[in-house]
Amino acid sequence: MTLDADCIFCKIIRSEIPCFKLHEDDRTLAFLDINPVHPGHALVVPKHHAADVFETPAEWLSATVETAQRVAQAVRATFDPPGLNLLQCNGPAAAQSVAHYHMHVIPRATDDGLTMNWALVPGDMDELARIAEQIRTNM
Ligand code: DGP
Repeated sequence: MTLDADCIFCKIIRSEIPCFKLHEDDRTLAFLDINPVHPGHALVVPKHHAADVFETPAEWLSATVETAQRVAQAVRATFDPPGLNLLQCNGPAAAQSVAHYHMHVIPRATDDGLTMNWALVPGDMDELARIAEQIRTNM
């Protein structure tokens, strides 16, 4: 486990600042987001300091997703929302504000106006094929 002295989530992991804890194991911590968009909005963090999906080792990513599934199941059992997003942001343009990899568990309400949803407009098949090929070359 590598933690950072100045990181707010590392301080929560070390219990230096409080949180509303939902779950803890040897690899992850889950707690309520302090700025919830809906009741039950939670965060899951690995007990390893790295900024984002690019810098976090795979074993910490998978531990985080496993815990996120467990938290999502508990949030669903608690609030029975009509939808739920797992959301993870990388970089300021993607609205990442805390530079410690984390997964949001966000219960949704119908027509709640959150803006990460988009209209289901079919893509151009040729363009999709071209884009898939471009990305595959970088996999
Ligand atoms: P993001 O924008 O994806 O980096 O989300 C960071 C989230 O972290 C944001 O929704 C607010 C939350 N947050 C920031 N500081 C604290 C804190 O001290 N405690 C808790 N519980 N949540 C925090």
